[in-house]
Amino acid sequence: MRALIWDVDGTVAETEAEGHLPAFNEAFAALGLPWRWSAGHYGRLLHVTGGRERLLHDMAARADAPPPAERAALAAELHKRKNALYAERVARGAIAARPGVLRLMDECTRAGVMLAIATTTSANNAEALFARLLGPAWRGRFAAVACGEDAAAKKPDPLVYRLVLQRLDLMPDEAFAIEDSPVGLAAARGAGIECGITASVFFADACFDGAAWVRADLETPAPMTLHGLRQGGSVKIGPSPAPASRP
Ligand code: XBP
Ligand code: MG
Repeated sequence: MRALIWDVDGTVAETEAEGHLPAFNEAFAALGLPWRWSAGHYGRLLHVTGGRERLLHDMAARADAPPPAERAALAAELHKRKNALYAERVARGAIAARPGVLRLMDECTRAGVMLAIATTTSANNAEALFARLLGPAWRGRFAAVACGEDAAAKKPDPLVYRLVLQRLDLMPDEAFAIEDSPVGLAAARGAGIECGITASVFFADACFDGAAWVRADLETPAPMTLHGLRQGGSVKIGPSPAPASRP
């Protein structure tokens, strides 16, 4: 294995629950809108990747949304405001890395395994988060970084993963991905990359068929090592498979 490719939102940190969702609600308030997204509603909206796309999807189902011709401008304004609020939150240390993430990144660096990022979040959001978690020179730790602006189609489309492979000059079987959501898993698998799952809070009960392994996080039940990535080294969560029937 030559590279470990990280998803960002939900995988590196619980950014959806602790960052994007409250920032969306603060942006609604800042623009004088009565809309507030509950955690349950947001969990359902997460199948739409990309903040602007998510806003437009939500507006399409709202009786109090502006006329269709005005929605793109409103979504752009809200998204800009949300990302600024998100960056402020991150900068004041409100969002920590998930267990084991920084440890496994360090292990990769020591072992000469390249690190990469494949995310649908905006580049500014990735900048804010990694500058806080890894320091201002964070970009030098990663051999390739692809964000929402880099791929014409967002996850579950595999484009962002294909782009990262291209930038790393690797074949799919030379890389391994870590994701937290079914759409992320579909994107990695669509690019032919093996993928392990550390389910984030919104996807604790989701179906992750096709994943190399599924676990609560990189430290539970035991630290996930570089060697363990391809061995499974994990305990499956979610419904257990039905026992094989005997004739
Ligand atoms: C998760 C997403 C993102 C974030 C917000 O992507 O769907 O859209 O919700 O990002 P990933 P923006 O897990 O692949 O990082 O608001 O900047 O679009
Ligand atoms: Mg994610």
